Amino acid sequence: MKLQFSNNPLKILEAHSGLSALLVEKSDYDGIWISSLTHAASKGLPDNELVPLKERVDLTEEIRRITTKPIVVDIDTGGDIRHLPYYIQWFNRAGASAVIIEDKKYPKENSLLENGNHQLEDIDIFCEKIRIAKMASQEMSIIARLESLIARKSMNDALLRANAYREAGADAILIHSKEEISANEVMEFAKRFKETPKCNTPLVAIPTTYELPEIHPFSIVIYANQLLRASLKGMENYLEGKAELAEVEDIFKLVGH
Ligand code: SPV
Ligand code: MG
Repeated sequence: MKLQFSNNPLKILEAHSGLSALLVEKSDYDGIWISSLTHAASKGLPDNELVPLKERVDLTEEIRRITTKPIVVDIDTGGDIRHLPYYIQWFNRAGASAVIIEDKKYPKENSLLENGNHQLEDIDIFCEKIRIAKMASQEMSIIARLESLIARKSMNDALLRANAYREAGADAILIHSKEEISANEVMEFAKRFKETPKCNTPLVAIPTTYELPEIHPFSIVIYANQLLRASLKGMENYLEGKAELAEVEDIFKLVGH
């Protein structure tokens, strides 16, 4: 099931387990984000492609079993280009609606890490990844994720890459930014990208460090880590003796006892 882009932005919330996905399924959110950060963190591991992508295929299957909503999967850099067609087919069969591939060099580090290694992939190599992914996907959308602003490159670098990825066949472009509070960077990018002649490629945003204005040009907005952060806080509060616990009955009701 491909993603349907419209003028009404899709709001997608992170889930990192069947249980958290059940909560998103029952909510007003339009779909589920399978995040590399929260997938790795839920295993107690860093977000640097240490967790094999095959385990994300398994998580996608686990989540697809309990939701009919669109699932958008973070597949990091996509790994070795020779393995990419296999992974794309496996994510497709596991029930993903879209995968997002980022234009950093393998192994990437989390984009929000201030001193992380954010080396960008060569444009031609990344375009080849997009073409390979497009050829291998039957029903899924392939979304290209731009890390120029994360790597502190210029807006022109971001626009150059966005247009190359669009021409290589990307179904949408995710412009990532970790600007604090204001959405100026992504709003300026969107305005300039939309001015490209004959360009109607949808845009995606991940407003973790900034807030989007009520009216914005993004077709998908991803809330990338909120359920894991909420559960971490809940667990810490329990250990400090100040948690409000769900009843065991609540678990039974949720998982269908
Ligand atoms: C994720 O949720 O894993 C992402 C978004 O890739 S970020 O953590 O902002 O890099
Ligand atoms: Mg990620």
